[in-house]
Amino acid sequence: MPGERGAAPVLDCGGRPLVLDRPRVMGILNITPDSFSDGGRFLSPQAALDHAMNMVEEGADLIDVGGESTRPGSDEVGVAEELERVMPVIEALSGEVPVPLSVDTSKPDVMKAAAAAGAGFINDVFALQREGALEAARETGLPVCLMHMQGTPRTMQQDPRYDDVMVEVKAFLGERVAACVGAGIPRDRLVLDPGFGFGKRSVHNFRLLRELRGVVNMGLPVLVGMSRKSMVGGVLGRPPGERIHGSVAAAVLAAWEGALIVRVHDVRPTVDAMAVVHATLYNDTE
Ligand code: 8Y4
Repeated sequence: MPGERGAAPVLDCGGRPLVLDRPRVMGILNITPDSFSDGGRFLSPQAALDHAMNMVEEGADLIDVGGESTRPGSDEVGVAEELERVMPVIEALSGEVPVPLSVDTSKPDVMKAAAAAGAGFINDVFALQREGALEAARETGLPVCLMHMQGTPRTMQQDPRYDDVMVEVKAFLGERVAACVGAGIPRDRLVLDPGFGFGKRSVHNFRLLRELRGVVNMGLPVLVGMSRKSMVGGVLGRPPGERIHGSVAAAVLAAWEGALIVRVHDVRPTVDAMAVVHATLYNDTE
């Protein structure tokens, strides 16, 4: 039957449901001083709150708060510094922002502190591989995004190589799902992400996008982040601030292939685009 579909997944983001009956938009709130695409303007809690509320008004369904730069070549920050950056922002936003807050971290202590302060979602680009991360994430009871990366942020873009990027990304994500379930995290708390730009060349990124259905068919909700990244910049030959329309195109293609969360800088145009994708996928009445 045209348009027939199963029950939509629902993520319980610390008491706030995130219903994945249509592609949802995660707005990026970057609070690292070196975040080049918004110039580190969101260091103060008030500025962070203003930016977050703006994104909610533009239709963001959740807000991703990150204190550790994962840009290619970047170094790790210590746990104390990351807590110092992230916690004032989570504290200022929780209770004010009417959508779930996602904490972008790989550190168990940050996961626990953020959850205690009201975060509703864990976005871990290391897929809970850090010592103690599986246990910390399980204890929070929050949904977790497991992302694929080859290497570490410092070295990942030096010489990315794959025999078969699709096979390798799916195998990694499958292993991490098994590790999570083995550690007591229920499957229905997991979200998968192929990790665009994380240890991948353009050819790898575009194959993952073209064949994203293969990740979607693993049976868990899929999150993607391509906003303003070099896979878009390489096509356009323009700097991050001039990659909005290209980024929206990438988000549309991913949602068309079944991605249910798109992580973006430019919320309003992406929300509009997702509405059109959703209407195309499911508006089969009259
Ligand atoms: C311009 C702007 C160029 C931003 C590069 C970037 C993802 C993610 C990041 C992702 C998930 C970034 C924290 C990298 N990307 N989390 N985080 N998926 N789940 N770079 O793709 O935005 S940070």
